[in-house]
Amino acid sequence: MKLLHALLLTATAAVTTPALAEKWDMPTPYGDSTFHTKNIQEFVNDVEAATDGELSITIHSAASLFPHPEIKNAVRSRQVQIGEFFLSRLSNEDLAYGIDSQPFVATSYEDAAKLWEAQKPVIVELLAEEGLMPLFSVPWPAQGLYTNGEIKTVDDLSGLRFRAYNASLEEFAAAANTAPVQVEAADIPQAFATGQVQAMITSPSTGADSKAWDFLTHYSPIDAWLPKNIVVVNQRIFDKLSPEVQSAIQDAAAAAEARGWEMSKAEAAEKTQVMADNGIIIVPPSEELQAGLQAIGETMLENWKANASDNALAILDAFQK
Ligand code: PCA
Repeated sequence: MKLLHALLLTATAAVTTPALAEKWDMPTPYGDSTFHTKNIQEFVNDVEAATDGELSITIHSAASLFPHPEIKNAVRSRQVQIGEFFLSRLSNEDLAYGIDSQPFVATSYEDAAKLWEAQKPVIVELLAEEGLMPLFSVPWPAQGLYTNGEIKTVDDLSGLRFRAYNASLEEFAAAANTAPVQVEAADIPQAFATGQVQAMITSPSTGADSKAWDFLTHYSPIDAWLPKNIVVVNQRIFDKLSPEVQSAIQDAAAAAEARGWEMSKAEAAEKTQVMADNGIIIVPPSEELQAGLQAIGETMLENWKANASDNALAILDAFQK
């Protein structure tokens, strides 16, 4: 009798209670005003709408849940289900991750798309070995040079404390005789205010988001590289979802990748204008400066090739074909 009662209760519960809603946490190192964060917010909205709230995702921006270097492992160890980080930060694991941050290899959106096409299968495989599945990847606008005063040659940079965000930018900064200092995007204003750094290479997006005009005077669009962010999900967690929820995520991810690339393209001009409007002097690089920076890039690429895995080298070959 008791058993029947229990069974009946269970049956009723199954009919009347909707499937238990899944709640995910999604850390990102970047702040709310960053276009990447706006893009992932739309991705989250799309997932929630398509699954009727069966899956909801809370974004934790500006490294509020995990510091940047820990986000990948947090997804891997299932402390969170999904997360975003800067792809080339993983280049210490395999140089294949860092090819998009090699100076002057891919300097336009067209090249960046071609490079991603070659890089993606390798990245998918490398991340799969760690139980991670990439959902989408979006480039930042081309990286430019921010300084106090005009820089006419590489020598003019000599001795500056230079903000860096990954190993290859550190290498680049050191090759230009500057002193690299690792600073997260969210900490840029404070690092300049306290004199920890004096110059940087980043996108117009991050320049405008961090109000570069408060601490710098000049911006040179050297179009050095277009590094990418990537959003990854824990494969085991993903595999446990219903096919419907899985495809809702995949569809929203495909849309986010397409939308993100378009947002990035629009940002480049818009945010350069924002900087100009706020008093930053926009100077095209002199031929001498550009040639000097490109020479550093060439040496770096030789180093990269000498240390790269076969998989990483195959990306470069496919791209340069
Ligand atoms: N902004 C991020 C990464 C590249 C970019 O444009 C940063 O400066 O940290």
